[in-house]
Amino acid sequence: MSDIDRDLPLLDDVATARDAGLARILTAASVDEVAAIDADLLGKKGSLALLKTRLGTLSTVDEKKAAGQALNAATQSVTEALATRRIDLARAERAVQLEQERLDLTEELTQPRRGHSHLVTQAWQRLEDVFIGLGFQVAEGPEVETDFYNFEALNMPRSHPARSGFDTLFTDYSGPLAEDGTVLLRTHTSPVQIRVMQTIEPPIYMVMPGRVFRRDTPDATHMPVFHQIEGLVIDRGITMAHLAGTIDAFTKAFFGGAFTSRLRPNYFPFTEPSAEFDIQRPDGSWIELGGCGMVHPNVLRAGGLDPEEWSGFAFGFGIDRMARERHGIDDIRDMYSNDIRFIEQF
Ligand code: FA5
Repeated sequence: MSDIDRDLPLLDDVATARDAGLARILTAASVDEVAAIDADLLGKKGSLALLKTRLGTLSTVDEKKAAGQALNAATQSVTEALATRRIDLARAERAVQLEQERLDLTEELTQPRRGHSHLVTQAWQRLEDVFIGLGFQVAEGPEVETDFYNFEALNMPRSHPARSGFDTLFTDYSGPLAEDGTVLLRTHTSPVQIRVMQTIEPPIYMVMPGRVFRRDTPDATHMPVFHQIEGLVIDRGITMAHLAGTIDAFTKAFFGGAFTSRLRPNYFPFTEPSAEFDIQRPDGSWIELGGCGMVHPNVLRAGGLDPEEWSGFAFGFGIDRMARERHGIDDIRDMYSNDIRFIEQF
């Protein structure tokens, strides 16, 4: 340190201003505070600028030079300290912001919420499994049908009173493929019986699940859109005993050994004799699941088969009712309400 350095009060003031400034910079808590210190030290009316105005009061060139160098050095160290602190604080502030805005995706990754098939789809698939286990094959037919397949070929010619039992939804199709007013949404899966007979040589052991449509008002046991599974067996020497045995084997396989089945005389135009198929719950109560019977000779003929050579049985069950029964659901409409809290239980 030279004599000038020692004797010049301005040099002390520069050192004091610099050290005070550096101390403030080091403890600055935010980028905004750094900006305020920057203005206090280096701004036009900042402490270093004020010290610079005192250079003119010094008497010798050497003094001015020494004080000027000291001011430049102080300005430089303060500027560097401000820049370093600004970067450090900005980095810290960004880290806090990132932490606050972080999305925790690990919860979803470690415990994914898995959906499952709808109750009716589950029942449909189980039904297929059970019947495949009993030696059946699976076929499907169109949902939009003609009057011929839905009614006529099933021994229900026009004006047959049984047609009114199916509240049918007709399409307004008009074109070359079918007569006007004869294209409809199938009211049952029985038309697939005819399509199968027309395409497959007997022996036939087939189930035909699918969606069907009726102008039914929704209530606890009815929907306007629902599902059936049709069964058709055509072979030589098939009797009602085969039908009853198949239905009972199916009942136990699908519902469990505690359930039994019964056939109750009924009427369907496409089977003769015909029966209603009921199952008995373990508590003794009965529920109707579908219709069945021996395939009517007129239906065999419509399917292109000779009734003298072939005989068979058919059945049609409501899949929605079976799903409802298996899960003890009171109201069939609950299965279609799309209330996830309800659906999730099964
Ligand atoms: C028929 O549809 C006949 N095709 C069944 C058949 C096939 C008989 C082969 C003989 C031989 P039915 O209209 O009874 O029959 O309906 C059969 C089953 O479908 C009913 O027992 C019921 O389980 C179910 N079902 C009928 N209507 C509805 C509805 N609106 N909502 C839900 N399920 C229904």
